[in-house]
Amino acid sequence: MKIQWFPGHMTKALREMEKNIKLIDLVIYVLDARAPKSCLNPQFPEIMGNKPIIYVLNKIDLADDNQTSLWLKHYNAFENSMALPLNSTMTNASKTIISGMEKMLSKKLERNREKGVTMPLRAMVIGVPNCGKSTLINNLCGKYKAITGDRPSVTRATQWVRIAGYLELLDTPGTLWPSFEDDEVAHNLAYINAIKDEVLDPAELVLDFISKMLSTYRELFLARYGLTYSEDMQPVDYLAKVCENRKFMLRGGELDWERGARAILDDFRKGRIGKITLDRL
Ligand SMILES: Nc1nc2c(ncn2[C@@H]2O[C@H](COP(=O)(O)OP(=O)(O)OP(=O)(O)O)[C@@H](O)[C@H]2O)c(=O)[nH]1
Ligand SMILES: [Mg+2]
Repeated sequence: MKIQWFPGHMTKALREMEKNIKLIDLVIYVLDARAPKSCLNPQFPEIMGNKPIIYVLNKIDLADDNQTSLWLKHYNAFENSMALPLNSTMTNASKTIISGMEKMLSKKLERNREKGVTMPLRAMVIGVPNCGKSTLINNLCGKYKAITGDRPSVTRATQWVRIAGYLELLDTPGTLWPSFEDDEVAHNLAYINAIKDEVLDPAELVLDFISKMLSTYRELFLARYGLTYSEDMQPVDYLAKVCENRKFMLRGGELDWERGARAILDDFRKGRIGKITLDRL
């Protein structure tokens, strides 16, 4: 299945980001901790230039803890940047982001203090759709200032949000890129709900997902659906079993493949299969 989704508002958002980059001191690059590599937008390096970056591995409550540690180490090794783990839905969780920003911009803060300047620190929050950018911003300011939602492309336009008097964050719409070179990246983005479901075929997508689970998180997958492993079974056979067990039938007794597929993808997205990381180090 060839996946593509690059609506016009994303092109507009990327232009807005380019326009605003000179106003900001730092980039907060939000990555879904379940797919810390697939979330990297190949267009961002050119836009960001050499601005300092905080890589936020968000949704750590849904990701494999061992993999999260490895990915943090990976991103912490990058120059002029730091990596932080986060669950943006936890009250006050993003205090760590504020201290991270202060650490990264300590020289500028000191210079400002010496000169008696009270310029706010400005950061731009970027990432793929649905990775938790607006939730992180709301968490930082302790108020619901940015609209959030459990689907991709909730934020449609850039918006400045002032935090704690001296911090200003620019919320940006989730952005993807015109075409995915690597099918695995496109699939991972689809699994984590960064691509809208309307452009996907869930029954086809889930077969690749099942195959991935059987090779990486087999026990968790089988346990969730009360299934046993067999060399002779193909992903479609596992999907059939899930449909049978849950009585997902169409009129006439045929299995409701699509309902089964949506149920499995939804289970993964909500963490019901377990703590899973799709991009593994
Ligand atoms: N489990 C979990 N869910 C989270 C976390 N952060 C955000 N979410 C959920 O993820 C969904 C998307 O959050 P948003 O903040 O709207 O994501 P966004 O990156 O702003 O999305 P767009 O504006 O569409 O690009 C919401 O349902 C949030 O509640 C997290 O750390 N853990
Ligand atoms: Mg948003």
